[in-house]
Amino acid sequence: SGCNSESRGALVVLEGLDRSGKTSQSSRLLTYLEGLGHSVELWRFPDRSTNVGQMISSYLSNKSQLDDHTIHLLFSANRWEKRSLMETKLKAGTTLIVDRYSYSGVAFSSAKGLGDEWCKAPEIGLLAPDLVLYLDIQPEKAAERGGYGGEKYEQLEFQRKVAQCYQVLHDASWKIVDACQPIEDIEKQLQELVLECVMACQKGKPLANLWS
Ligand code: 2DT
Repeated sequence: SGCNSESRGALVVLEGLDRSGKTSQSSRLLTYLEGLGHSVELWRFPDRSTNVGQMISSYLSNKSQLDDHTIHLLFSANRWEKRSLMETKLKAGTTLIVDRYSYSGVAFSSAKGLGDEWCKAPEIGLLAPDLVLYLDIQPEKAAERGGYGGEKYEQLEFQRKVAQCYQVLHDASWKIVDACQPIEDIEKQLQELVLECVMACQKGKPLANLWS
């Protein structure tokens, strides 16, 4: 009823340490929203399908080496190359569930010792998420889950630093969810949070840019 020309999809981001459950919860959210009849897509960063994404992938699998600043800017460029498509989809009413975003960018690079402000700068002007779901788990607990692959950052000591760096990034768009609960409990909590967010965006909550 009424004017719904400002109706749009929601930009929902999942963040957390490796093995916190982001990827499986993202696909559960996709199934859930599809089931309710919403238009929804699952995205992830890094998007390894682009040329920039292939450079990132090669770095993460230790096939190439790059200066810390250089790889940071590639991760950011990988989001910039998707920005306009992201905006188009959201404005067309599609909700995007995104597995990692700028917060991973800042947390992982500042864990290496790069300055926070420097890390945030190239993210300015990217679309701000409507909701960030942080799957909270202690690094030790995540490591116990096993299955760290052989990729660059998958080591307990480094994940401890990343966890600390994530802490300073929390803002009003964040919801922190205990990732040590049973999977179905987490799923339920995420469903409620996302549905509320999707409704707000349908009603015309304006899109914003980082960092806001
Ligand atoms: P996956 O294992 O989820 O594919 O992540 N990373 C990710 C960064 O350092 N900066 C970023 O901007 C992003 C999005 C986190 C691959 C690794 O890349 C890290 C883990």
